[in-house]
Amino acid sequence: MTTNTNTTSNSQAGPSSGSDGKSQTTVALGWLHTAKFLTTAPELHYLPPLEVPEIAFVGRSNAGKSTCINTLTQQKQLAFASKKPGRTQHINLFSLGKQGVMDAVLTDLPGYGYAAVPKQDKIRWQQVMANYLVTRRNLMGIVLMCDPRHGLTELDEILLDVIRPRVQEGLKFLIVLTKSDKLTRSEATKALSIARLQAGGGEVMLFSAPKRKGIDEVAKLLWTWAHPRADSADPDTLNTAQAPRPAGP
Ligand SMILES: Nc1nc2c(ncn2[C@@H]2O[C@H](COP(=O)(O)OP(=O)(O)OP(=O)(O)O)[C@@H](O)[C@H]2O)c(=O)[nH]1
Ligand SMILES: [Mg+2]
Repeated sequence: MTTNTNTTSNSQAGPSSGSDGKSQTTVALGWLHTAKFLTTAPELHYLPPLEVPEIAFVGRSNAGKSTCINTLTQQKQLAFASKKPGRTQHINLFSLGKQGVMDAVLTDLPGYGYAAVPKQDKIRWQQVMANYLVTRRNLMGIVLMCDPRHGLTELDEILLDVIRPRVQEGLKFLIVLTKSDKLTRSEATKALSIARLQAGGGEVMLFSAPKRKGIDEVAKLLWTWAHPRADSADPDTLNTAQAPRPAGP
């Protein structure tokens, strides 16, 4: 991706490392743990309009999107993960927020590029996804999951082209290199450098669900995305600081 994204740093340590880093990790993980299934839809127009920030997980089939959502939310079966590619077939929304007050939404999208899917279904899904990424009004961040053993593929590049105008307008963007447990240390370092070049200065993080790598960093970044004004606020007051606005028409 050649676009200069609006993310602030390439650091694996994330935006809130330092003396208060631990407590911010705890806040971010506690917030993610509140995740609850909200709704599922085969197409964009079945999704409820929402006013709270929405963060979508996108990427090739089998990249590890659903597993990443389960790992971040510390819930085993919130999103449906499977060895068999193509298991996520709907747009699935999960609400986040303490004391039952929704303040953000995570979206698990079906993956693309699964060879066994009939061509017509592939085209239909690409349209649904492009439509979602371009027109979902409250979408404020995209996490592109990429298996570093395959790198960013042609379909990932097409997706980057689709979202580029929105990234230029302020949409947050993170590339997560999944399954880093499958790489040696030097392979991981190389994959990170290559992806950072492709991200055009955007944020890239290594992640592994079984090794629990990158969880704190990704959690803190997503929390910061969803609470831009509350980053330095007292975590105990966040619910009042971030009270959700009513859903629009
Ligand atoms: N080794 C390893 N395996 C992983 C990791 N994350 C996911 N997997 C495995 O990869 C497979 C696919 O994971 P999913 O989370 O279902 O992938 P997905 O991107 O949601 O796939 P679709 O729903 O088909 O788009 C499963 O067998 C997971 O256990 C990881 O960090 N390391
Ligand atoms: Mg999935």
